[in-house]
Amino acid sequence: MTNISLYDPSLLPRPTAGDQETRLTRRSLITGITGQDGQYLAKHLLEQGYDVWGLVRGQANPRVPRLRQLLSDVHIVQGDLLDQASLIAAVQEVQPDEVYNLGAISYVPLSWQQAEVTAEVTGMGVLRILEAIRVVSGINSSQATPRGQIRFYQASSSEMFGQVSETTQNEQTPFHPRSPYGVAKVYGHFITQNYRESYGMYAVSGILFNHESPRRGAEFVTRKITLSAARIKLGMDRQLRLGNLDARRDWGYAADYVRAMHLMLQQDAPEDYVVGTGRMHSVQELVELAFAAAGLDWRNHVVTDRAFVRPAEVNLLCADAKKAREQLDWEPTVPFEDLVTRMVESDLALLATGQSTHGNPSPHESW
Ligand code: NDP
Ligand code: GDR
Repeated sequence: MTNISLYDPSLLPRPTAGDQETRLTRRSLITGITGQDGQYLAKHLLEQGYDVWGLVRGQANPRVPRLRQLLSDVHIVQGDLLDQASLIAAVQEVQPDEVYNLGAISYVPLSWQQAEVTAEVTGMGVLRILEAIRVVSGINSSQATPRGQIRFYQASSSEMFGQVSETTQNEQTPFHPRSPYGVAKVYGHFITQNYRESYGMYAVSGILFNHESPRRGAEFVTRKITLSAARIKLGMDRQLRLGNLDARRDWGYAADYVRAMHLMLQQDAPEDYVVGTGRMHSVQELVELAFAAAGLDWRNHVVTDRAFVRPAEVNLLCADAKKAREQLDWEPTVPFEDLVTRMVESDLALLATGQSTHGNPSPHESW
């Protein structure tokens, strides 16, 4: 039995007043709204006048109260990327004009420890949300006329390039993922392209390079370093243990990247775009800058630890974002040096207030 017969669009309730065709305000549904990008995108879309809905999972997700405090105008709908029926119900309830699929297991090292659940959430989750849109839109084949075109954004990743075959990487660069996470993202990327080609859906992938902010999870290297520099500066810690200091990445500012996501869904034709700054720095340069911003000499505090070295590393990534610059008129606005300094300053302020460093900064703190 195929998914088409399992989830027959004709069995769904008829749309009611306030549904997509009759509304004046555009409505977006964001999966992964509790994450870094979800928060920035929700803020951006609210500023654009959207009615913003966020999909959240779990019976008492601890990040939801923070989200409500931070962005009180966001509506919440329950759902899980592991659960097809919950996604259909969410899309049916929200009747969005745009869906942004940011939900994922996104921490690369975890994907070796939990490869199967990473494939399910980060890979198959994309198929499930596309299916939800297809079913709710009443699309049974490429010949069908959709009731209302729901536009779809997939959060693809530069991790798909992995062991790069050229420097810099653009939309034509072949993929060679180096982690179960990267492999799952490649599936998500191609199933998005396939639904565009199979069903005529407006479905696009943004191939985004690393982007950071004061709201970045503390497990990622930028925030791990800026938090540690702040802790050491304030006498709360003495040492930072890191893995490969030679890895190079193209790091930008998250608020710039969510603008690109939105722009991709406003074009006449659905296409994929690479988004990054085109500048690459090593983890060691990041460490030097962050510690200097805290008034510290990194050599007195940083040690390397094999526990943080990955089974297969992505040595370098650097974006060629020419297409996004030319077609979306998109430009990054925050240089690497300013980004790192801003993150250190935010973490110094956060720690000085005695707040938990596991969550995001509280609403009055920097974005
Ligand atoms: P985060 O790790 O900060 O956020 C991940 C989000 O996914 C959280 O909101 C989490 O919700 C949600 N999630 C996890 N599992 C599920 C599930 N089973 N069902 C529904 N939601 C789930 O990631 P970022 O904000 O940094 O990244 C957003 C997206 O962009 C991700 O897909 C990431 O892979 C991708 N990406 C990120 C880049 C970056 O540099 N930040 C670069 C390229 C791509 P919960 O609170 O429930 O855990
Ligand atoms: P990445 O980001 O794997 O690129 O994925 P991360 O910040 O985790 O690692 C960047 C580089 O730093 C090296 N590194 C360390 N990384 C972590 N986390 N902790 C350490 O102690 C450490 N020491 C060195 C890593 O080896 C790596 O080379 C991020 C995520 O947001 C993905 O979801 C997203 O798709 C990609 O960026 C683009």
